[in-house]
Amino acid sequence: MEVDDKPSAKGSGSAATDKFKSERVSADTSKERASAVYQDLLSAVGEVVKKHEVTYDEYDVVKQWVIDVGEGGEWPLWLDVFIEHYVEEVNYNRHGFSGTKGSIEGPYYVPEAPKLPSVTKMPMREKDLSAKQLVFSGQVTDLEGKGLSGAHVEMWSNDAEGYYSQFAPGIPEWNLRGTIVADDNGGFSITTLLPVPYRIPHDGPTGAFIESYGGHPWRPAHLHLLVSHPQHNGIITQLYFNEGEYLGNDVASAVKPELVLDPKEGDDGLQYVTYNFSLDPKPE
Ligand code: MBD
Ligand code: FE
Repeated sequence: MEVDDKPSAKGSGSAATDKFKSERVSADTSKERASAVYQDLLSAVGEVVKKHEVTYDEYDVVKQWVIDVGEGGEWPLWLDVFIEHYVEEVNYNRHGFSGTKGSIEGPYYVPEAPKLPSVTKMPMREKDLSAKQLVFSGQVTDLEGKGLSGAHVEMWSNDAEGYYSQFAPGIPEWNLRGTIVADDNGGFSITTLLPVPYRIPHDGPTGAFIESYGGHPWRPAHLHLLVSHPQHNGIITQLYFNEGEYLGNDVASAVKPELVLDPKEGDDGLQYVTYNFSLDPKPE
């Protein structure tokens, strides 16, 4: 039996399944809608099979791979990497929305991270400080630029080794996770690690999938954010970094040009950047 005491890419893939299963999900989809979606889905797959004249060997390889993804607990990982960006595209920044753009949530969000004050340092370990530090400041506003008092900025990010707390063993529960409560003017200043490019768990069936077409498992360096305020439309988004690699070929297709930061080094050697979030009013 595999002993899960060390962080591993495979372990952090399947940990996302355990987390997901602990949440109850449902949708109020009618039979008519389900029928329409399934028919289109199956005929799209059918068209691909016919267009490429998929062989029985290939069909069986796919069948085995689907079994492997399930057994490896990697469906949340695979779906969030390859499909979520389409769902995000049709569901957020709806027509007429003009606030900060959203991006995919990915498999590693955990709700109810401990609250932190508006000027704060993310929980981190001594060893995390092998990475550069980033002072990320800004304001949460409405569309007119009025600060939103007490807005929440939930932030989660991977450590320098590429692991997210709660999805790999041996990391303090809330490491690099927190709910920053903005000040009366919506302001915040968060000291955290400057993220580095991140390789999604690639030693399991998701990695095999990527290898089969000669792809790469990298995402550009990113911060995950959920920005919310009771009277406004909350957003799930990510921020990226100008200098970094993989901005143009994110395995998860989740980069938007509006979400790329350009931090500058201060005299103290820390990186500094400002970014303001603007929230649309709640949709009708
Ligand atoms: C991640 O950290 C991530 O952001 C996504 C989208 C998929 C896998 C791991
Ligand atoms: Fe991520």
